[in-house]
Amino acid sequence: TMTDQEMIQEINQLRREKKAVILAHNYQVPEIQDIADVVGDSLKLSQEAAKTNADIIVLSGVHFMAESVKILSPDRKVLLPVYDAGCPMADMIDVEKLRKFKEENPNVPVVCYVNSSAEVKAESDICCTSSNALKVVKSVHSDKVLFIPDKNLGDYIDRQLPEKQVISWQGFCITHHRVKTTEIDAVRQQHPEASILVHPECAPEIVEKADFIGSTSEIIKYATESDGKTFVIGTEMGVLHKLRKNNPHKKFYLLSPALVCFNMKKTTLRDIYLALLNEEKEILVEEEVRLRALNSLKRMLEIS
Ligand code: CIZ
Ligand code: SF4
Repeated sequence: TMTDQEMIQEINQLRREKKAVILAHNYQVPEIQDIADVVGDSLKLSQEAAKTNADIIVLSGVHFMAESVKILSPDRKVLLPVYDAGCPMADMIDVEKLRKFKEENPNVPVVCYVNSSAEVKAESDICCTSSNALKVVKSVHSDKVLFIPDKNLGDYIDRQLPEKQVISWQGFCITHHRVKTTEIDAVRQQHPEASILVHPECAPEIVEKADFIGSTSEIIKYATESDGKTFVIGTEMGVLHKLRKNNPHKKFYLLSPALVCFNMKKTTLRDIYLALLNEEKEILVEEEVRLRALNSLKRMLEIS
């Protein structure tokens, strides 16, 4: 068996030989973030995917992210080191149910959170991430929009944009949805000096008690630029790595011990090594679906 250090050496060698890049999501384990070429949120990872000239892209994250990469970079070999790393929220909508809604509401544009399958993106008018959701919904020329699949993010945008009626699909993130109001109340008492930074995938009663609401990259930016010294982080624990690395003199607490996404934690250095070595766990998207999904992603990238 190989040590982590040996594995990292092998990965580096394979990456050079095969002209590969490793894109890792902010929720990946620290040792993967440390070796990745790019660590970021879905928006940043898709922007990188759209412009890379690598032959192989290893996406360390969950299934929909690798699909987005393939949609944007069809000529690259896209590998997802662990095939069954999925997003339960993305699975809370399927294309049949979406088609039915569209038939019944032909004049309501569909804004699709990137946490969704290629097929669902293909049926949508425009995609968004948590970093640009507000901007994207604002840009849609309609008073009424359907927001899929996250009800917490959809309802949050609805509250921010009184001029629009945002109808939310009833999906949710099983990780962020676990945070309880008793936890945010307790942390306020324990760390009254701290700023509480929360992801909009959390339930509304959590979001309303937070000091700042944003995507992972917005939370990292806010805490890094702030004069404050203590922060409570209300998103998946993976972001603590970058926060602590960038801000060694600041203190970070996790809002709830439940903020661990089991799917984001499935990928190990070994999985990345094996995927690169064998060029396996390739993600493919049917061309007809890809082209329609690409339109939705391109519209998003144009306004980001
Ligand atoms: O958009 C993303 O990457 C996700 C899943 C979370 C976030 O806020 O960055
Ligand atoms: Fe899906 Fe939530 Fe995990 Fe993100 S944190 S991949 S939304 S289950």
